[in-house]
Amino acid sequence: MAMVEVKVPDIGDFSEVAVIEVLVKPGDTVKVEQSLITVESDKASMEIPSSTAGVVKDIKVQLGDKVKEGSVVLLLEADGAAAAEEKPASPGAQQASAAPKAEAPAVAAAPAPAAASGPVEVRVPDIGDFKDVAVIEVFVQPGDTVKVEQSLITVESDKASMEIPSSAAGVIKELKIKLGDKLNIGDLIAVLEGTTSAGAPASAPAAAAPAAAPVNAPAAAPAAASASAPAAAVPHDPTKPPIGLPYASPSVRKFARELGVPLDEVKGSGAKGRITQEDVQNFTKAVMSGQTSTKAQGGAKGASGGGVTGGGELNLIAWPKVDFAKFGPVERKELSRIKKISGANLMRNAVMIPAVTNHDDADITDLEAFRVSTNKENEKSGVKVTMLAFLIKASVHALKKFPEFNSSLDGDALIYKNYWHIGFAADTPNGLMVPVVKDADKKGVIQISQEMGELAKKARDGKLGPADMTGATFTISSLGGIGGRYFTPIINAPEVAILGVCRSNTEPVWNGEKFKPRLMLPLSLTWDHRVIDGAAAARFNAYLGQLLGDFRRVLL
Ligand code: CAO
Repeated sequence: MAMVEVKVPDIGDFSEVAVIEVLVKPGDTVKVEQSLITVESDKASMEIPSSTAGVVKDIKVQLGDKVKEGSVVLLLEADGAAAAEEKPASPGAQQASAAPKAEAPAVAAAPAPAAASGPVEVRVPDIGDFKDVAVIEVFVQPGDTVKVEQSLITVESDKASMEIPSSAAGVIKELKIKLGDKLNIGDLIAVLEGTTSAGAPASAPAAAAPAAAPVNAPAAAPAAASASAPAAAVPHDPTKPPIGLPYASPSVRKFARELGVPLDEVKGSGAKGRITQEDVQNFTKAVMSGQTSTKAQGGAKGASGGGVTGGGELNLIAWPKVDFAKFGPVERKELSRIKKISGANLMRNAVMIPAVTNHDDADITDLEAFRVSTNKENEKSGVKVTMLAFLIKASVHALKKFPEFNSSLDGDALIYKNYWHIGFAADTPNGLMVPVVKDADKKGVIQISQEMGELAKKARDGKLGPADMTGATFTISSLGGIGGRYFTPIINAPEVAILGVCRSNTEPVWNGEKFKPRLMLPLSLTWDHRVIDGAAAARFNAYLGQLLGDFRRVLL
């Protein structure tokens, strides 16, 4: 058994690329060349494969991390045979994984003259060691006028896809390729006529041969121009996925093609609407269960993931476009990566889940007194017992009594989970994160408090790994330390319920004879109406209230 560090291989000129997808988790068995993470620069996205076969022990990166060549992605336990399989940064492994360098390779079989007017052949430039790459998209047709650097086609290997831009400006006279063709360096793509001086100066060889620009990048075109060619033509808005292309990694595109899934009908749940393998799987399930249909089936197009039946698209009016500067001074700031990722998830969950919220109050007078005295007694231990830890413990008991709250929808079935991992919302400088207390049913309130403290610190320090944030069966979002009365938390899919907690207040409560001051904790339970009904939700809240009102019930 050998522990192996799997590192980011040579990824060309991409320094400091962000991790946008983590494709494995601890315990997974991976093969050599299996994709582990997807990274993205402003120019390209690419999957980083494993150099070794083995079992994932520890993941060293998390979403949003910036990595570069040599960064450790994960620790792998390789057995003897697997270790022998290791291909540390072999050229083959790198070429299979990383998109070609963004700098312009100085190869053009037929570089465009500076100011030509006769026919010009546009050929496949140097695309590294990619051989026999398939044409998967053709953006142009005979008669189209194209500019230098404008993307003509997309080619794809099993790990990367890239656009091939035109080396000259002009009108397409003949297209020499078609979908499915396998191309290599120097192959003829198109013949152009009426080329103009918009072409790069002949004295700049790199400019004469624009680089292949990896396609999944939001800024595909500028990548091609980065070395020396003037960026005369920028066919894509750098902030958006390439025009007309579903935004997905090469392996997801391949997966979708194998299943016959029309990617342009799948709604991406990843960052910037990126389509993940799970989105494709969910779309397939939804079509197979009749919850949605593809355009080819002639039915209504539903959002991916199931749940939208008939009724068609949302058909919303456009988002208001306002020039705020007209009304006063403004400042524009990019959303943090975490906000972008969580925003996409929140949006999907808000739109796709028929969610209802029940509000209730729990009398925590005695529990709070117990908590305060416990903390006094254990002052020296360094662990502060928190109200949220009691809430986690009580929630586990309620989840056991009402198991559908601890389930997930799977098409027409419910998956009941016989484990109780509780997520809790943590406010961090970079945005909202949801670390998970695993196996909360097996832990005491002190241990839960301690773990939460550690997880919340990791969240604030931006050090949570994927394993810390996955697997939750139910989530609690507590604003108790901040304030507020009630709120309507958004369910963290694929969970089916979430508990929101606000600040407790001392209130006059009628005990049948007189009003007594009691410390009341506002609870807001949001639940998925496809799985849970209102009566069950009211019972859940009432039971939770009873447990918090007399915590001895948790022992029963
Ligand atoms: N009512 C009244 N006071 C409360 C309370 C409640 N329900 N819950 C906590 N408090 C008080 C505590 O007594 C403590 O006060 P002292 O500092 O005087 O002891 C203070 O608030 C902090 O509480 P805590 O240390 O127990 O922390 P916590 O467990 O409440 O919160 C964490 C930890 C990570 C959940 C919190 O820091 C956080 O990030 N909360 C925000 C979550 C959020 O953003 N949710 C919204 C998601 S939807 O956008």
